[in-house]
Amino acid sequence: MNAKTVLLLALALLAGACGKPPAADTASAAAGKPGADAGAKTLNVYNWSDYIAENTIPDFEKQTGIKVTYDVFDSNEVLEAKLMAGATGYDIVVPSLNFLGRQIKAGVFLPLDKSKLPNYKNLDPKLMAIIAQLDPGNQYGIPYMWGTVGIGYNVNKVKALLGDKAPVDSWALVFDPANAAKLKSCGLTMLDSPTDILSAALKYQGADPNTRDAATIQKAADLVMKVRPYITYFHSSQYINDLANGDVCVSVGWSGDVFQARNRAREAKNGVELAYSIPKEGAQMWFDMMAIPKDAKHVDNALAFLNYLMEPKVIADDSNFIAYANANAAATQYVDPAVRDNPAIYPPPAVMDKLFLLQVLPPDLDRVYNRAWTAIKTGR
Ligand code: N2P
Repeated sequence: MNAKTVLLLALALLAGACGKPPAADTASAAAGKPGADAGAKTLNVYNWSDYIAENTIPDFEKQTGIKVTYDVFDSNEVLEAKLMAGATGYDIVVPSLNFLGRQIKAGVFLPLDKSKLPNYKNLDPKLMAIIAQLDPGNQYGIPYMWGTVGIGYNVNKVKALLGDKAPVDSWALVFDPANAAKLKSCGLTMLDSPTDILSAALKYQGADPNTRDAATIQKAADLVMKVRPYITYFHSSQYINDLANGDVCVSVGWSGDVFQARNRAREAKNGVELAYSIPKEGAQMWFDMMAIPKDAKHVDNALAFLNYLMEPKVIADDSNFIAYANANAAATQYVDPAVRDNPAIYPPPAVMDKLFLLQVLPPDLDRVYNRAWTAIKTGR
Protein backbone atom coordinates (compact mmCIF):
# COMPACT_ATOMS: atom_id res chain seq x y z
CA MET A 1 0.00 0.00 0.00
CA ASN A 2 1.50 3.37 -0.93
CA ALA A 3 1.15 6.58 1.06
CA LYS A 4 -1.68 7.89 -1.10
CA THR A 5 -3.75 4.73 -0.65
CA VAL A 6 -3.21 4.87 3.11
CA LEU A 7 -4.38 8.48 3.16
CA LEU A 8 -7.50 7.71 1.10
CA LEU A 9 -8.30 4.74 3.32
CA ALA A 10 -7.88 6.87 6.43
CA LEU A 11 -10.18 9.56 4.99
CA ALA A 12 -12.79 6.95 4.05
CA LEU A 13 -12.71 5.48 7.55
CA LEU A 14 -12.99 8.91 9.09
CA ALA A 15 -15.98 9.79 6.92
CA GLY A 16 -17.66 6.53 7.90
CA ALA A 17 -17.04 7.11 11.58
CA CYS A 18 -18.44 10.65 11.42
CA GLY A 19 -21.69 9.45 9.92
CA LYS A 20 -22.35 7.00 12.74
CA PRO A 21 -24.13 7.69 16.02
CA PRO A 22 -21.81 7.86 19.03
CA ALA A 23 -20.63 4.53 20.39
CA ALA A 24 -21.86 3.46 23.81
CA ASP A 25 -18.74 4.34 25.68
CA THR A 26 -17.56 7.47 23.92
CA ALA A 27 -17.43 10.67 25.90
CA SER A 28 -19.69 12.33 23.38
CA ALA A 29 -19.94 15.46 25.50
CA ALA A 30 -16.35 16.17 24.62
CA ALA A 31 -17.15 16.06 20.93
CA GLY A 32 -20.28 18.19 21.15
CA LYS A 33 -23.75 17.58 22.46
CA PRO A 34 -25.12 14.07 22.60
CA GLY A 35 -28.61 13.25 21.48
CA ALA A 36 -28.73 14.73 17.99
CA ASP A 37 -30.54 11.62 16.75
CA ALA A 38 -34.10 12.22 17.94
CA GLY A 39 -36.46 9.31 17.68
CA ALA A 40 -33.73 6.74 17.23
CA LYS A 41 -33.30 3.70 19.44
CA THR A 42 -30.76 5.56 21.48
CA LEU A 43 -30.48 6.87 25.01
CA ASN A 44 -28.07 9.45 26.42
CA VAL A 45 -27.28 9.04 30.09
CA TYR A 46 -25.19 11.33 32.30
CA ASN A 47 -24.29 9.67 35.60
CA TRP A 48 -21.61 9.85 38.28
CA SER A 49 -18.27 8.15 37.61
CA ASP A 50 -17.52 4.73 39.16
CA TYR A 51 -21.21 4.18 39.66
CA ILE A 52 -22.49 1.27 37.57
CA ALA A 53 -21.80 -2.44 37.20
CA GLU A 54 -20.02 -3.56 34.06
CA ASN A 55 -22.97 -5.56 32.72
CA THR A 56 -25.82 -3.12 33.50
CA ILE A 57 -25.73 -1.15 30.23
CA PRO A 58 -24.81 -4.04 27.87
CA ASP A 59 -27.65 -6.14 29.32
CA PHE A 60 -30.14 -3.29 28.78
CA GLU A 61 -28.93 -2.81 25.22
CA LYS A 62 -29.31 -6.53 24.52
CA GLN A 63 -32.80 -6.67 26.01
CA THR A 64 -34.16 -3.60 24.28
CA GLY A 65 -32.03 -2.88 21.23
CA ILE A 66 -31.59 0.65 22.60
CA LYS A 67 -28.03 1.92 22.23
CA VAL A 68 -26.83 3.83 25.29
CA THR A 69 -24.33 6.67 25.28
CA TYR A 70 -23.07 6.88 28.83
CA ASP A 71 -21.12 9.94 29.99
CA VAL A 72 -19.88 10.60 33.50
CA PHE A 73 -19.28 13.50 35.90
CA ASP A 74 -18.18 13.81 39.51
CA SER A 75 -19.72 17.12 40.58
CA ASN A 76 -23.26 18.33 41.12
CA GLU A 77 -22.14 21.82 40.16
CA VAL A 78 -20.93 20.64 36.75
CA LEU A 79 -24.22 18.86 36.09
CA GLU A 80 -26.24 21.83 37.33
CA ALA A 81 -24.42 24.26 35.06
CA LYS A 82 -25.36 22.10 32.06
CA LEU A 83 -28.97 21.75 33.16
CA MET A 84 -29.38 25.46 33.74
CA ALA A 85 -27.86 26.27 30.34
CA GLY A 86 -30.45 23.92 28.77
CA ALA A 87 -30.29 21.50 25.84
CA THR A 88 -27.91 19.13 27.55
CA GLY A 89 -28.67 16.43 25.01
CA TYR A 90 -29.15 13.97 27.86
CA ASP A 91 -32.25 11.86 28.45
CA ILE A 92 -31.32 10.93 32.01
CA VAL A 93 -29.26 12.89 34.52
CA VAL A 94 -28.48 12.04 38.15
CA PRO A 95 -28.28 15.03 40.51
CA SER A 96 -28.17 14.55 44.27
CA LEU A 97 -31.48 15.18 45.99
CA ASN A 98 -30.69 18.63 47.42
CA PHE A 99 -29.69 19.76 43.92
CA LEU A 100 -32.67 18.02 42.29
CA GLY A 101 -34.93 19.99 44.65
CA ARG A 102 -33.55 23.27 43.37
CA GLN A 103 -33.61 22.12 39.74
CA ILE A 104 -37.25 21.05 40.06
CA LYS A 105 -38.04 24.61 41.14
CA ALA A 106 -36.15 25.89 38.11
CA GLY A 107 -38.44 23.76 35.93
CA VAL A 108 -35.78 21.73 34.15
CA PHE A 109 -37.36 18.26 34.45
CA LEU A 110 -40.27 16.34 32.98
CA PRO A 111 -42.69 14.83 35.50
CA LEU A 112 -42.31 11.04 35.42
CA ASP A 113 -45.02 9.10 33.61
CA LYS A 114 -45.44 6.42 36.26
CA SER A 115 -47.81 4.40 34.05
CA LYS A 116 -44.64 3.44 32.16
CA LEU A 117 -42.78 2.48 35.33
CA PRO A 118 -44.39 -0.75 36.58
CA ASN A 119 -41.33 -1.48 38.73
CA TYR A 120 -41.86 1.73 40.69
CA LYS A 121 -43.71 -0.40 43.27
CA ASN A 122 -40.37 -1.98 44.26
CA LEU A 123 -39.04 1.24 45.77
CA ASP A 124 -38.85 1.49 49.55
CA PRO A 125 -41.84 3.61 50.70
CA LYS A 126 -39.93 4.84 53.78
CA LEU A 127 -37.10 6.21 51.69
CA MET A 128 -39.53 7.63 49.13
CA ALA A 129 -41.24 9.55 51.94
CA ILE A 130 -37.89 11.08 52.94
CA ILE A 131 -37.19 11.97 49.31
CA ALA A 132 -40.63 13.55 48.98
CA GLN A 133 -39.48 16.32 51.34
CA LEU A 134 -37.49 17.70 48.40
CA ASP A 135 -39.38 16.17 45.48
CA PRO A 136 -43.00 16.69 46.53
CA GLY A 137 -45.17 13.76 45.50
CA ASN A 138 -42.06 12.01 44.12
CA GLN A 139 -43.00 13.53 40.79
CA TYR A 140 -39.60 13.94 39.18
CA GLY A 141 -36.93 11.66 40.58
CA ILE A 142 -36.18 7.97 40.97
CA PRO A 143 -33.50 7.19 43.57
CA TYR A 144 -30.50 5.44 42.03
CA MET A 145 -28.25 4.96 45.05
CA TRP A 146 -27.77 6.54 48.43
CA GLY A 147 -24.87 6.81 50.79
CA THR A 148 -22.99 8.99 53.23
CA VAL A 149 -20.09 11.42 53.32
CA GLY A 150 -17.47 10.03 55.68
CA ILE A 151 -13.81 9.25 56.09
CA GLY A 152 -11.90 6.63 54.13
CA TYR A 153 -8.56 5.78 55.65
CA ASN A 154 -5.54 3.55 55.43
CA VAL A 155 -5.69 1.68 58.71
CA ASN A 156 -1.97 1.03 59.13
CA LYS A 157 -0.66 4.37 57.94
CA VAL A 158 -3.02 6.34 60.15
CA LYS A 159 -2.04 4.21 63.11
CA ALA A 160 1.65 4.74 62.34
CA LEU A 161 1.23 8.54 62.21
CA LEU A 162 -1.37 9.16 64.90
CA GLY A 163 -1.05 6.14 67.15
CA ASP A 164 -3.56 3.60 68.35
CA LYS A 165 -5.88 6.33 69.60
CA ALA A 166 -6.17 8.07 66.23
CA PRO A 167 -9.69 9.58 66.19
CA VAL A 168 -10.79 7.70 63.08
CA ASP A 169 -14.40 7.85 64.27
CA SER A 170 -14.45 11.65 64.40
CA TRP A 171 -14.30 14.59 62.01
CA ALA A 172 -11.42 15.70 64.27
CA LEU A 173 -9.23 13.32 62.25
CA VAL A 174 -9.34 15.73 59.30
CA PHE A 175 -10.58 19.05 60.71
CA ASP A 176 -8.29 19.34 63.74
CA PRO A 177 -5.22 21.05 62.26
CA ALA A 178 -2.89 19.09 64.56
CA ASN A 179 -4.13 15.79 63.13
CA ALA A 180 -4.32 17.03 59.56
CA ALA A 181 -0.72 18.26 59.81
CA LYS A 182 0.42 14.78 60.81
CA LEU A 183 -1.45 13.22 57.89
CA LYS A 184 0.08 15.53 55.33
CA SER A 185 3.05 13.27 54.65
CA CYS A 186 0.89 10.30 53.69
CA GLY A 187 -1.78 12.25 51.75
CA LEU A 188 -5.05 13.79 52.89
CA THR A 189 -7.76 14.53 50.33
CA MET A 190 -11.23 16.00 50.33
CA LEU A 191 -14.12 15.95 47.89
CA ASP A 192 -14.23 18.94 45.57
CA SER A 193 -17.73 19.68 46.74
CA PRO A 194 -18.59 22.78 48.80
CA THR A 195 -21.85 21.44 50.23
CA ASP A 196 -20.41 18.04 51.17
CA ILE A 197 -17.30 19.38 52.89
CA LEU A 198 -18.69 22.52 54.52
CA SER A 199 -21.69 20.63 55.93
CA ALA A 200 -19.28 18.16 57.53
CA ALA A 201 -17.24 21.05 58.97
CA LEU A 202 -20.44 22.64 60.30
CA LYS A 203 -21.41 19.38 61.97
CA TYR A 204 -17.94 19.08 63.53
CA GLN A 205 -18.32 22.59 64.92
CA GLY A 206 -21.65 21.64 66.46
CA ALA A 207 -23.59 23.87 64.06
CA ASP A 208 -26.66 23.00 62.00
CA PRO A 209 -25.38 21.70 58.65
CA ASN A 210 -28.42 23.35 57.06
CA THR A 211 -27.81 26.68 58.77
CA ARG A 212 -29.06 29.74 56.90
CA ASP A 213 -26.61 31.98 58.72
CA ALA A 214 -23.81 33.17 56.45
CA ALA A 215 -21.44 33.92 59.35
CA THR A 216 -21.78 30.35 60.64
CA ILE A 217 -21.03 29.00 57.16
CA GLN A 218 -18.02 31.31 56.99
CA LYS A 219 -16.74 29.86 60.28
CA ALA A 220 -16.84 26.38 58.78
CA ALA A 221 -15.00 27.68 55.72
CA ASP A 222 -12.38 29.23 58.02
CA LEU A 223 -11.85 25.82 59.59
CA VAL A 224 -11.30 24.16 56.21
CA MET A 225 -8.95 27.01 55.33
CA LYS A 226 -6.89 26.18 58.43
CA VAL A 227 -6.34 22.58 57.36
CA ARG A 228 -5.90 23.48 53.70
CA PRO A 229 -2.08 23.51 53.87
CA TYR A 230 -2.19 19.82 54.75
CA ILE A 231 -4.55 18.77 51.98
CA THR A 232 -3.01 17.03 48.98
CA TYR A 233 -5.96 17.83 46.73
CA PHE A 234 -9.67 18.49 46.47
CA HIS A 235 -11.05 15.99 43.96
CA SER A 236 -14.14 13.80 43.87
CA SER A 237 -13.06 10.68 42.01
CA GLN A 238 -9.26 10.45 41.93
CA TYR A 239 -9.15 9.33 45.54
CA ILE A 240 -10.57 5.88 44.75
CA ASN A 241 -7.40 4.77 42.98
CA ASP A 242 -5.11 6.78 45.20
CA LEU A 243 -6.47 5.21 48.39
CA ALA A 244 -6.34 1.77 46.77
CA ASN A 245 -2.71 2.19 45.69
CA GLY A 246 -1.60 3.68 48.99
CA ASP A 247 -0.77 7.02 47.32
CA VAL A 248 -2.96 8.89 49.80
CA CYS A 249 -4.01 7.67 53.23
CA VAL A 250 -7.11 9.65 54.29
CA SER A 251 -9.96 10.90 52.09
CA VAL A 252 -13.18 12.62 53.00
CA GLY A 253 -15.29 10.79 50.45
CA TRP A 254 -18.44 8.89 49.62
CA SER A 255 -19.12 5.53 51.27
CA GLY A 256 -19.22 3.25 48.24
CA ASP A 257 -16.21 4.88 46.60
CA VAL A 258 -14.10 4.02 49.65
CA PHE A 259 -15.33 0.42 49.55
CA GLN A 260 -14.55 0.26 45.84
CA ALA A 261 -11.04 1.41 46.75
CA ARG A 262 -10.90 -1.31 49.39
CA ASN A 263 -12.00 -3.92 46.84
CA ARG A 264 -9.35 -2.74 44.38
CA ALA A 265 -6.63 -2.95 47.04
CA ARG A 266 -7.77 -6.45 48.01
CA GLU A 267 -7.75 -7.58 44.39
CA ALA A 268 -4.29 -6.11 43.91
CA LYS A 269 -3.15 -7.85 47.12
CA ASN A 270 -0.95 -4.82 47.74
CA GLY A 271 -1.22 -4.88 51.52
CA VAL A 272 -3.25 -1.65 51.67
CA GLU A 273 -5.95 -2.06 54.30
CA LEU A 274 -8.74 0.50 54.02
CA ALA A 275 -11.69 1.34 56.26
CA TYR A 276 -14.55 3.83 56.16
CA SER A 277 -16.06 5.59 59.10
CA ILE A 278 -19.22 7.60 59.60
CA PRO A 279 -18.02 10.16 62.17
CA LYS A 280 -19.71 10.09 65.54
CA GLU A 281 -20.61 13.80 65.39
CA GLY A 282 -22.96 12.94 62.54
CA ALA A 283 -22.67 12.79 58.77
CA GLN A 284 -24.59 13.59 55.65
CA MET A 285 -26.86 11.05 54.03
CA TRP A 286 -27.50 11.77 50.37
CA PHE A 287 -29.59 10.33 47.56
CA ASP A 288 -28.64 10.45 43.89
CA MET A 289 -31.77 10.90 41.82
CA MET A 290 -32.41 9.94 38.20
CA ALA A 291 -34.51 12.47 36.34
CA ILE A 292 -35.47 13.30 32.75
CA PRO A 293 -34.64 16.79 31.46
CA LYS A 294 -37.59 18.61 29.92
CA ASP A 295 -35.99 18.71 26.49
CA ALA A 296 -34.96 15.02 26.43
CA LYS A 297 -35.27 13.58 22.92
CA HIS A 298 -35.78 9.93 23.92
CA VAL A 299 -38.30 10.04 26.74
CA ASP A 300 -39.74 6.54 26.23
CA ASN A 301 -36.25 5.05 26.13
CA ALA A 302 -35.41 6.95 29.31
CA LEU A 303 -38.51 5.55 31.03
CA ALA A 304 -37.60 2.04 29.83
CA PHE A 305 -34.13 2.47 31.35
CA LEU A 306 -35.51 3.78 34.64
CA ASN A 307 -37.90 0.85 34.81
CA TYR A 308 -35.06 -1.56 34.06
CA LEU A 309 -32.99 -0.05 36.87
CA MET A 310 -35.87 -0.68 39.27
CA GLU A 311 -35.80 -4.43 38.56
CA PRO A 312 -34.65 -5.95 41.85
CA LYS A 313 -31.90 -8.14 40.40
CA VAL A 314 -30.52 -5.41 38.16
CA ILE A 315 -30.18 -2.82 40.89
CA ALA A 316 -28.91 -5.42 43.40
CA ASP A 317 -26.13 -6.40 40.98
CA ASP A 318 -25.31 -2.74 40.67
CA SER A 319 -25.11 -2.27 44.44
CA ASN A 320 -22.94 -5.37 44.72
CA PHE A 321 -20.52 -3.95 42.19
CA ILE A 322 -20.31 -0.33 43.37
CA ALA A 323 -20.86 -0.89 47.11
CA TYR A 324 -23.66 1.65 47.45
CA ALA A 325 -27.09 1.08 48.97
CA ASN A 326 -30.07 1.22 46.64
CA ALA A 327 -33.57 2.32 47.57
CA ASN A 328 -35.32 -0.74 46.19
CA ALA A 329 -36.99 -2.79 48.95
CA ALA A 330 -37.54 -5.77 46.64
CA ALA A 331 -33.81 -5.84 45.79
CA THR A 332 -32.44 -6.28 49.31
CA GLN A 333 -32.74 -10.07 49.16
CA TYR A 334 -30.40 -10.08 46.14
CA VAL A 335 -27.78 -7.77 47.61
CA ASP A 336 -24.66 -9.67 48.74
CA PRO A 337 -24.58 -10.10 52.50
CA ALA A 338 -21.13 -8.48 52.48
CA VAL A 339 -22.73 -5.28 51.19
CA ARG A 340 -26.14 -5.55 52.81
CA ASP A 341 -24.77 -6.31 56.27
CA ASN A 342 -22.02 -3.70 56.10
CA PRO A 343 -23.18 -1.07 58.63
CA ALA A 344 -21.30 1.64 56.75
CA ILE A 345 -23.26 0.92 53.55
CA TYR A 346 -26.66 0.01 54.97
CA PRO A 347 -26.39 1.77 58.37
CA PRO A 348 -28.34 0.34 61.32
CA PRO A 349 -31.01 2.57 62.96
CA ALA A 350 -28.63 3.91 65.65
CA VAL A 351 -26.30 5.26 62.95
CA MET A 352 -29.18 6.42 60.74
CA ASP A 353 -30.29 8.62 63.62
CA LYS A 354 -27.03 10.57 63.34
CA LEU A 355 -27.33 11.23 59.63
CA PHE A 356 -28.64 14.49 58.20
CA LEU A 357 -30.05 15.42 54.82
CA LEU A 358 -29.07 18.62 53.09
CA GLN A 359 -31.93 20.90 52.16
CA VAL A 360 -32.16 23.07 49.05
CA LEU A 361 -29.84 26.08 49.33
CA PRO A 362 -31.44 29.43 48.55
CA PRO A 363 -29.53 31.42 45.90
CA ASP A 364 -27.93 33.92 48.33
CA LEU A 365 -26.44 31.12 50.44
CA ASP A 366 -25.42 29.21 47.35
CA ARG A 367 -23.27 32.24 46.56
CA VAL A 368 -21.81 32.19 50.10
CA TYR A 369 -20.86 28.51 49.67
CA ASN A 370 -19.36 29.01 46.25
CA ARG A 371 -17.36 32.10 47.22
CA ALA A 372 -16.01 30.30 50.29
CA TRP A 373 -15.10 27.30 48.19
CA THR A 374 -13.25 29.36 45.60
CA ALA A 375 -11.31 31.00 48.42
CA ILE A 376 -10.46 27.61 49.93
CA LYS A 377 -9.32 26.17 46.64
CA THR A 378 -7.25 29.17 45.65
CA GLY A 379 -5.96 29.68 49.19
CA ARG A 380 -7.11 33.29 49.34
C1 N2P B 1 -20.02 7.96 42.63
C2 N2P B 1 -20.22 8.88 43.72
C3 N2P B 1 -21.57 9.40 43.80
C4 N2P B 1 -21.88 9.88 45.11
N1 N2P B 1 -18.66 7.68 42.39
C5 N2P B 1 -22.17 11.31 45.25
N2 N2P B 1 -23.37 11.73 44.82
